[in-house]
Amino acid sequence: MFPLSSDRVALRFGDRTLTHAELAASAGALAQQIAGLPRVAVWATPTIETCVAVVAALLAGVPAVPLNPKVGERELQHIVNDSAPANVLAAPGTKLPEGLQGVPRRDVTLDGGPASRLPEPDPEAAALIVYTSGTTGAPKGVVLPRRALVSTLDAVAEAWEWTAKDVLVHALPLFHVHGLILGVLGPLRRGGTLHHLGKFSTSALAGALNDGTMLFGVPTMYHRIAEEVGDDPELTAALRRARLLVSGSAALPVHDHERIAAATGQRVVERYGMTETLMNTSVRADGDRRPGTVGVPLPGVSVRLTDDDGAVLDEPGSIGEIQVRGSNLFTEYLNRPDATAEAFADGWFRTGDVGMRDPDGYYRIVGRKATDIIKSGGYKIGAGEIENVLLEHPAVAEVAVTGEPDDDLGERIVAWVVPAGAPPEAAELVGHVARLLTPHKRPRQVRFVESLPRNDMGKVVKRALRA
Ligand code: MCA
Ligand code: AMP
Repeated sequence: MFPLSSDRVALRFGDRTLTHAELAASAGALAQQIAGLPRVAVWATPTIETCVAVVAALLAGVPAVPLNPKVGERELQHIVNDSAPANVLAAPGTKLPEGLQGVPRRDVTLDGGPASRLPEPDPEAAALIVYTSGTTGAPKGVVLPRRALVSTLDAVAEAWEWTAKDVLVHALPLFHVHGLILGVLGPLRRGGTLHHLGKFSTSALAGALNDGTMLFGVPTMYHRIAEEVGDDPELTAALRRARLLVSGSAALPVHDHERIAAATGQRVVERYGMTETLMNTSVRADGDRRPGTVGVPLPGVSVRLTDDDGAVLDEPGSIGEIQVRGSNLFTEYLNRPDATAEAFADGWFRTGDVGMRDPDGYYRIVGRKATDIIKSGGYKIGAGEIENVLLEHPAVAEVAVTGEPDDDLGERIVAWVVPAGAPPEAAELVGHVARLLTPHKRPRQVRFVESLPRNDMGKVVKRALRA
């Protein structure tokens, strides 16, 4: 899957680095230890150890479940019960939460020697299981085969002219597709370099782009860049030098795209993906970098639009659900054959995104079928998940969660709460969600109301709340 032989730096996190050959040795030794296990979890802190752990699992052919190191109690319990990891791989000295006490821990060390190579697993074998939210219920484990990883990484490399010479810079979390598959496995597959910033800041970014050639980010990061770039000559010069700026995980506002272009001369390349499908479309490095569009289908990916009855829409300018097919797709939702079956129509994956195709084949994402999915800071969040945990709080009688437009986050999570008695402190409810689920699912605003608007069936009319 990876060349892993050169003395070029593969991974840089702060002042710690590993060459491809060193990574092969460290990950190879760990792979020998875990080979044969049914599944492992990886405590995915933004560190070199997380990368070593994931590469080791790939070398050993053991499916890996990356865990958000800020995951709350309830969410962790669900993931551990659902995925049943045999071990959790973590950086030495990292404190693991109580919810992982029943899972044997294995420290990830960097001191591997020459290790004999394990046989290459089947392309259809599960490589990673990444948890993602849906409209209702707890997050589902998306089983991603090796074939999908390889297919997506080679497709974007072709579209972005990505080579071993590139030094990718990013500050994305390492428990999702964007930061882990594109952002770590991408540079490794090319034989190039990842420079991870640990935590996003425009000043760290400006420094890293001294030798960095590519940047990956979510729109919130590009928004923060757009806010500062005009007043920061160092940031402007750094972005001007970069070969390619890529945005994904949510829609990049045209205003932010234009502000960055005006200050730096760089037009951000946008791509469209999903945990279940990896990358579907992208603006190509040599293509027209039209703001507000996500480009054309990547090699190996077929895209179609359908109406509400499932009829395929061929006319340019039609608007319909985006459905995709290709070697980039996941195999199934772990332990959820019902959800897997429901996600497909005649072999095409139903994304739930609503799109439009320009006459020249460029796609635009214009909306989403489900109102209960919120994209905040590039994270996908189900309103139902948050409502369920808020309802468990004794001070909450009724609740509805919505997403509202937010310049920085794209959408911000708002909780509309009918209190059971005297209204609690908003911070108490926010902390409750952060503790049980994860901090990025916390409401940014809590609005206390006397009642929720409901239709004749008793269902909350969320559109009326937004109005
Ligand atoms: C705040 N914090 C709290 C609480 N409030 N902790 C506990 N309890 C609370 N009540 C902490 C947070 O943990 C965090 O800690 C800090 O306060 C700030 O949190 P937050 O406000 O969430 O951070 P932010 O600064 O607003 O983050 C913006 C961000 C982030 C950096 C853009 O949203 C981000 O990294 N997004 C990336 C999402 C992503 O990768 N999505 C890819 C999935 P601390 O300071 O320690 O951090 S989509 C995908 O993969 C598909 C395939 C695709 O197309 O890409
Ligand atoms: P996730 O399940 O976290 O992988 O999020 C996938 C979703 O993110 C997609 O279904 C889209 O709704 C959204 N998304 C990803 N990239 C883009 C983009 N470039 N523009 C608009 N939405 C995007």
